[in-house]
Amino acid sequence: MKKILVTGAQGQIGSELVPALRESYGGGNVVASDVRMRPGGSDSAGEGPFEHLDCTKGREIRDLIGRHDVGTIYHLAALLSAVAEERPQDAWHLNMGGLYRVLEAARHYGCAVFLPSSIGAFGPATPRENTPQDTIQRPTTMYGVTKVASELLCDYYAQRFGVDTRGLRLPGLISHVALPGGGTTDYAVEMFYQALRYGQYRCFLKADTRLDMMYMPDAVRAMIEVMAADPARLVHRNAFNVAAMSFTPQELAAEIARHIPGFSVEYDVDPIRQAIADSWPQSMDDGAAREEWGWAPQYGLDSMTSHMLDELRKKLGIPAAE
Ligand code: AKB
Repeated sequence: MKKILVTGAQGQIGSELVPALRESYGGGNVVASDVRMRPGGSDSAGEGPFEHLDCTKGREIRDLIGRHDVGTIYHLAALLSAVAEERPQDAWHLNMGGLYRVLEAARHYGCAVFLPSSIGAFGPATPRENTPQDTIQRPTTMYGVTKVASELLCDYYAQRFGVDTRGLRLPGLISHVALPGGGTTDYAVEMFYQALRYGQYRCFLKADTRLDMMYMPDAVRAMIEVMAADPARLVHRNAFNVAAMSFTPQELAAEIARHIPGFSVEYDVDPIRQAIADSWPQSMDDGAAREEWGWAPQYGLDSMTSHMLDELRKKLGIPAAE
């Protein structure tokens, strides 16, 4: 088979997507890549090839695709919302420059491309509840601007050049393998670690900030399923809304406290991240994904919380509560 290339493989998504792809398609068929070099030249588990790749360098991408006979690219390398607001020029350079070069290489070599879009692709003018698949998208953050432009660029390459581009609008992702880096929804992951380590957490969003969230195993499955979906059934192709659960920091804290009695949260609001969160959907309508390729999440708030706590206890060496 032609190989699968994952860019940004050492990030929060890549750390779980790469092992899942290797499980399905074989270790040697999945090339992990990142601008951060891995000591030893292999992936974390040593189960497949790892390559250094700077996605803003077209020659590096083409060289890697040619050498490994790549047929599908999961293009994950991007800056997240909070860091993109701090460094908007870098965000444009990586998020747009990287995608443009990946799409050009895909056009040249006939590769399919997966792109993670985000709830960040919406803005304050979008309906925040039950956000439709096709609706107004006027984001007010640099992250959002790059996500809308990326969705459009992927549509353009599909229509104009026949590149098989597909993608999902992902909610905030909760995971225990790798930490998120520089997002607005990162509070949810931080809360789990701090609850287990210290029994308390200082949250940078207001207690009642409701956002769409998803557990990583569901997100990884969605990414694999959308790329395997029958193209004849896909009306949208790109940027499918996918939803699983929607909660506030206060609701997550209450769920964690059911397992860790006495867990408490203080609120010390970061105005920049709060403004970002206030411009995002609280719950997306994912009917198109359900209809066109059978999307269905498996984890809700309670099952995700118990699984996260079990996994993190093992990882951090914290004994299970009596
Ligand atoms: C972020 O918070 O920036 C990301 C996202 C929702 O896209 N997790």
